[in-house]
Amino acid sequence: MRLHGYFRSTATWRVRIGLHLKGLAFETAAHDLRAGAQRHPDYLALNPQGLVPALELADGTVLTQSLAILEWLEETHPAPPLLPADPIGRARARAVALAIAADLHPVQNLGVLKRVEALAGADATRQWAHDTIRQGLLAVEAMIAPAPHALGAAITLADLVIVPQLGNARRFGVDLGPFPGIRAVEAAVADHPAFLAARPEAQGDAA
Ligand SMILES: N[C@@H](CCC(=O)N[C@@H](CS)C(=O)NCC(=O)O)C(=O)O
Repeated sequence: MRLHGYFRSTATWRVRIGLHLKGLAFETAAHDLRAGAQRHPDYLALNPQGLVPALELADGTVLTQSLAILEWLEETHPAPPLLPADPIGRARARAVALAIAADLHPVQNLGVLKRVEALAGADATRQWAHDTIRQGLLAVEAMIAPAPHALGAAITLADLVIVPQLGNARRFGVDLGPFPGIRAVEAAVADHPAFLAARPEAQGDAA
């Protein structure tokens, strides 16, 4: 398996955690998003959206969208599970993951920030990223019940999405004071080998 991504990409980071949690070996192919590598024709042939991650399987199949990749992982490698056994628990884990992956992250990803910068300048862009992350995380803070993981005793999809987004919150100088629950979720996996291996600074393309 080859994971196409970028060290700082939070969407790629989610998938790295999932692959490490499931104990799966994978290669990485780094695409420098700052240099626009995601729009190279060779990459667009893999993912027409021009976004990372993309997971290339041994038979050449390419999967895109981090949550779809994680759901595929869960279905093909069920242990350890990323979703609770009960339907309500599964819906809650997916809701937290989607609150970030579908609602928060898309309005602060690189393409959007570049567009905001072109329209309104660098200061407005920083403010935009800061405010959208803060607002999104305030909702997530209210959705979780750390014990010690986001939704209880087991790591779920929610933890895989929260930890990278907290990294982004730091990058944009968001005050983490209002997020004690989210910080507790991060602290609960601080020494976990899968989460350690997936950190941006542990990647070969880390700048
Ligand atoms: N919903 C997608 C989002 C992917 C995404 O936005 N990736 C960002 C990096 S975290 C990206 O490739 N940005 C490049 C760009 O915006 O040009 C997923 O979860 O995989």
